[in-house]
This record gives sequence, structure tokens and C-alpha cells, in this order.
Amino acid sequence: MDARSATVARDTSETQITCTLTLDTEPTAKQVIDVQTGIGFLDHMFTALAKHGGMQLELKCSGDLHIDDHHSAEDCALALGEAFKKALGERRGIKRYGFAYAPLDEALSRAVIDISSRPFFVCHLPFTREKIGDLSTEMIPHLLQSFAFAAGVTLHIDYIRGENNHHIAESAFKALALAIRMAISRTGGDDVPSTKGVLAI
Ligand SMILES: [Mn+2]
Repeated sequence: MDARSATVARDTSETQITCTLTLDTEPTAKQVIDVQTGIGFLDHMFTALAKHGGMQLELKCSGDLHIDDHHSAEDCALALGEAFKKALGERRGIKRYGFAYAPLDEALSRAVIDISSRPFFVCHLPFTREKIGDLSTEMIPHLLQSFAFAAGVTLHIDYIRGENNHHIAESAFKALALAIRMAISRTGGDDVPSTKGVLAI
């Protein structure tokens, strides 16, 4: 079967982005992940997302970081969401629902996704620091919402426990990765998993 892949270019006065996302990695092939958003901690999160999601991701952003991290973080998530939506195509032959827990030491998060074409986002991640590296913690729910809306998915992300803010964020992205991996996995059939008979609207 062909790998599900898409490239998105996003060019505004605030950010210039290219994003190539491939949802599949052959078991024997090298998983290509190269993320350069200009924000180190965001690179770390998107790399974890791709790695544990079984996906391949090349993402480059040149953004207005002299202002702050907002436009770069949001627009990278939008590009990633658009690429995810495009790569999925008609959403045939996928499991559709995915859910996962991921721990990182003391931190534990849960992610639940429905590849629904019903964009919705609910998130509870109570960070206690203003920033992790150069990423504002307030941007983490914001960029996850941007991804969910651009991808056309329903996404719930919840903090279960944790103290270290780096750990809380990373466990959330890893839980999302594992949930995505489940939801996009192929059933072996060609069915659209909806009683409506259509998901790509
Ligand atoms: Mn880490």
C-alpha cells in the first residue's frame, strides 16, 4: 500500500512554513523526522509526536520570533493539521478512534481522538511555569487546538498527574502520538467508519 503523505506550504507576513507529513513508516525503513520550528522545545514536542505516532515529519519554519513564539507555534500546528488532513484523504479504512495514556516519570496524560471531520478541542493541562525553554506554556493548548481544528478532528487531552512542566507537556504529546497511531491505523478494509458513509467533509 502507498504511504499516506502530504506537503503543505504556508506563507504569511508572520511565518514561512513547509511541512511534509507521512502517516506511515515501513517497518524496515528509517523513520525520517526533521523538525526546525525555531523554537527548541516545540521541535522536541513535534519530534516526539512524529516518533511515537509512527509518522515521518519534515517541518521547517522561519517566523517572527523577534516578536514572540505565538505565530510560529500556532502556524506550525496549523500546517501540521492541514498536512494530516490532506494525508488522510477520504478517511477510508482507518480505525477512526484512538485513545492512549503516556507517562513520563511522575507525569501522566491521556489523549482521545476521533478522526471525525468534527473539529472540537477540550484540554486540561495545568502548567505552573510561564515558559518551557522558549515555548510559552499558554501556547501548548493553543497550538494543540490549532492542530485539531486544521486536521478536522475531535481531540481531548487531559492531565492526570505530574509536577515537572517539561514532563507534563511531553507526556501529553506522547499520549497524543499514541492515540493518533491507533486512530490512523489501517483496518485492512476500504470502509468509511461512519454511519453517515462519509467522513471527509
Ligand atoms: Mn523531554
